[in-house]
Amino acid sequence: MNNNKNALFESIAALEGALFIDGQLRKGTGERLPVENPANGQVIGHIAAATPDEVNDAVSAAHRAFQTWSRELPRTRADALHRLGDLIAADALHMAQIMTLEQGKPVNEAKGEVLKLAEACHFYAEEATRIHGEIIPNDQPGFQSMVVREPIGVVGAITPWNYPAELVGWKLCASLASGCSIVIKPAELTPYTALAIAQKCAEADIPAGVVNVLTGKGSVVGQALVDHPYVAKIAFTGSSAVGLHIQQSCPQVKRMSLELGGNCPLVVAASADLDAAVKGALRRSFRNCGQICIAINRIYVHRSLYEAFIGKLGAAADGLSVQNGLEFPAADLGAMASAEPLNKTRAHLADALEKGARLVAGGKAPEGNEYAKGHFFRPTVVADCTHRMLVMTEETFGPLVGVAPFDHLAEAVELANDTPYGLASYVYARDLTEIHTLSTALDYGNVAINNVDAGIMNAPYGGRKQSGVGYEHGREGLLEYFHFKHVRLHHGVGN
Ligand code: TAP
Repeated sequence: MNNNKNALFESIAALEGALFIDGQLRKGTGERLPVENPANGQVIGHIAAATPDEVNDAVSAAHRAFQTWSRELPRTRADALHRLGDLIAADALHMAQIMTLEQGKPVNEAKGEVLKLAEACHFYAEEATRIHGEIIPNDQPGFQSMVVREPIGVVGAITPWNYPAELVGWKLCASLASGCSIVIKPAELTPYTALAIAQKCAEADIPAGVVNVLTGKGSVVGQALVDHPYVAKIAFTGSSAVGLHIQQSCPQVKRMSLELGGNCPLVVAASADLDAAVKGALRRSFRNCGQICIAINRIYVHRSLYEAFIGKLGAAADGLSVQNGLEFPAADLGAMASAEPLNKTRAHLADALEKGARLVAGGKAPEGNEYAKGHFFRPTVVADCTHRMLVMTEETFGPLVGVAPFDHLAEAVELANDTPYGLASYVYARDLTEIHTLSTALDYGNVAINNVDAGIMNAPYGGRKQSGVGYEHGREGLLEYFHFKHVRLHHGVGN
């Protein structure tokens, strides 16, 4: 581990104050901002806040690179993505440790995320060679209409801190596959994972300027990408508030995909397999400390199963380990990424208890000196919740879940849909009528039934209402990076 640790800190030191512009790491000239290890509060390094000139350099490099990258053969772009996927997979443990150091999730979980990014590279590599057009029938003889797909241009990607590899990677892979170039602004809390990915792009011989990474504050550097006239598309993942701000403040008409916040329900119907439902609820409420846009925030359980469900979920939550994710790679939960989601979790818990919720598990930070300086919290279950409580109506983004009973399926549907969000929802049921009723009535972009893994690489993943517009993953996600051009040809044959 010591050798590993030395290599880890050397990698972080090499990225001190770095920006990745036009194919190379360069020292930024702007203000230095500290990056902390959330497990112990230690400063692990600094990023450079990109200056307006540096933003312009990166966007101009991407604009130049687009002229050639967009004209490469799809096979050439596919090969580059395969090389990138192989390089990332080969270095997955080291990249995972970088992520854990800045984000807090246990190394094994971080490694799983890095390997999924490698898989995404290979998926998009294959898709790159399958971008077809269409021939549209005309109602006059002698004409033919072709719909061809052309890459949009420079993509500005703005990403959050909860999945520092995947949420950068989906945008990066779709850009590379389509022929777009990209300028990435990762979250201020997790810049090093994005810079490490950029280093892999250089190793994979992806041409200079096709991929660029700028660090700094979202409100300045992210906004500069939104404002820049050469940025043709904004691919944003983050909070609904910032997504709406981006949509409202953008000074030109440009394409946008906005993957935003959630407030995701689980319905446990009368016919559910109780143990499977408890297992699913445990995983999707507490993985990554609940800092997932598709985390289960609120659970509605048929009254016939209610007390049994609460008892089992509480016991299972009490059995989860919370530890420093670098020292204990196999821990169930690591540190939360910063004080902000931790404080919100505490506030939602206090609000629920004050309004009459019953504490079933957790409710506090783990005890011991090793936790004193980090952002740790025990997985927490509260029961007898109502929609007067924040835990049931706002995204907590922490290891807290609220549970409430219901008597009739229609009541569960009404409660589950009683939100301005529409990202993901979950169902446990065995009765076909219950399954069909719920999968049809739930007003969400994703409905997972008898499982809690809503996102797979080759199906569209996106929200509705205040959870966003546009899709990632799947064919639909890739098409977000293309213009459709209608070419109407008069060839005269058959006139
Ligand atoms: P935000 O605060 O919205 O930050 C997201 C990104 O936007 C960061 O890079 C941030 O930079 C940047 N940003 C902030 N203000 C900006 C501005 N005015 N213009 C341009 N960029 C700006 O979200 P977060 O707290 O990092 O992430 C948590 C949220 O993301 C949750 O609501 C979660 O549900 C959502 N999320 C959604 C999904 C999907 S797929 N729907 C997936 C993961 C997370 P700084 O870091 O420098 O502030």
